[in-house]
Amino acid sequence: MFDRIWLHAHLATMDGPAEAPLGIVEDGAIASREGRIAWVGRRQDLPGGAAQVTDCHGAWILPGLIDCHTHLIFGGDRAAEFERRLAGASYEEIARAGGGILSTVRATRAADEDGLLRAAEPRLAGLMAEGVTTVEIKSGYGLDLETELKQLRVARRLAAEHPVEIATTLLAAHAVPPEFAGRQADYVRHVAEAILPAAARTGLADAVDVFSDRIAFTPEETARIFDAARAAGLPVKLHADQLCDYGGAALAARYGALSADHLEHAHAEGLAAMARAGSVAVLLPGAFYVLREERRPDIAAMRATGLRMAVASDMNPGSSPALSLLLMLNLACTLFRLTVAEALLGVTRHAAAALGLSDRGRLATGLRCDLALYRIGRPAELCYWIGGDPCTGRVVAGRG
Ligand code: DI6
Ligand code: FE
Repeated sequence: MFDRIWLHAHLATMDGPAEAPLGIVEDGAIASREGRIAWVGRRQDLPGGAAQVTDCHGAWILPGLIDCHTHLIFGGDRAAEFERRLAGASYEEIARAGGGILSTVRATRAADEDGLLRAAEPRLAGLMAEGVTTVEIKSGYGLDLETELKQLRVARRLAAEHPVEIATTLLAAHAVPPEFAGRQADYVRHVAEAILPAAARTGLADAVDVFSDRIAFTPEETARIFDAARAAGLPVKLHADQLCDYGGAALAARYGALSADHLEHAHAEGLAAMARAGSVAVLLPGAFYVLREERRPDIAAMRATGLRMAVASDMNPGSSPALSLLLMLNLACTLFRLTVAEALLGVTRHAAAALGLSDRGRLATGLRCDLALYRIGRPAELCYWIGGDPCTGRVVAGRG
């Protein structure tokens, strides 16, 4: 006997073999017990009943979507900066002049915890309404211990107050705060020796990330922070090779990073090293689009080496004010030429891997019963439509 059963649905289990990875089951059924998937397969083979049976009326069910790279919690917005960029200023010019990330740092420091929570809730609600059940959220708009922890606490509160799972990432190495202006090396030491160990002790951070780029932190500085993460027992991720080839992919591989993200300028050897290390390449087409970047990530090299690709929103107020993960699927296909299967794996199975979460991202017995239901005729429609509202249901740990 099961707790719940979902019937009259088509399934994309995202658990198929390499040649058919969507794992399609037409006229399928899913059963849950104690928040986990207890059975999945063809309806005619379903072995038992349940107290609660849901008729899905021909909907498609996928594993609940996972947005594995966001900066969802911040004060203020950067719409005025958007207008300046439309008038000709570049993202880098604005950042170097103390705008950009630092303007969001000022607003985030000034906000209290409740204010940050209330500002983040509608953004999170937009993702949830599309069928997202797990969201990664980074700090990085505090750049001091108190505000970094404030952001991470808000992330934990979002998870406690809403039916969604949140994975948190400490991104104290996002920019150099004003009180360390001209003393970048001192700030790196402060992150490695004070902020990171303190955040690790609180248990508020599930992972550590660094923004490594010519407008942010060097490979040597990144390695220093990764060493501190390793000492604190936290896995690492990296904003890598977005604006220039900084060797970020290879560096991430050397540290066994869960993922390296962006990768527009990463070279093929670095990508091959990531594949060997089991790191995931997180593609962020929203930032590519907003910044009107010209160089695409080397998808062919990723495919050739078997590097797993994820797709995420990079939701942030500067380079990717993207409140829709479904739109990112379309951008990943249209701008980066991902196949539908690659894009959908990128927000399910491979996004779970990018977070080090082996208990989700597929419809398979024993995994969390996190489901997204869609009113579509075939899975490709999730990548095809621009806008629209296809999600008709959402289940988190068997509830919903
Ligand atoms: N992620 C980031 O952290 C930066 N770019 C990116 O893709 C920028 C964030 C910001 O401008 O606020
Ligand atoms: Fe980012």
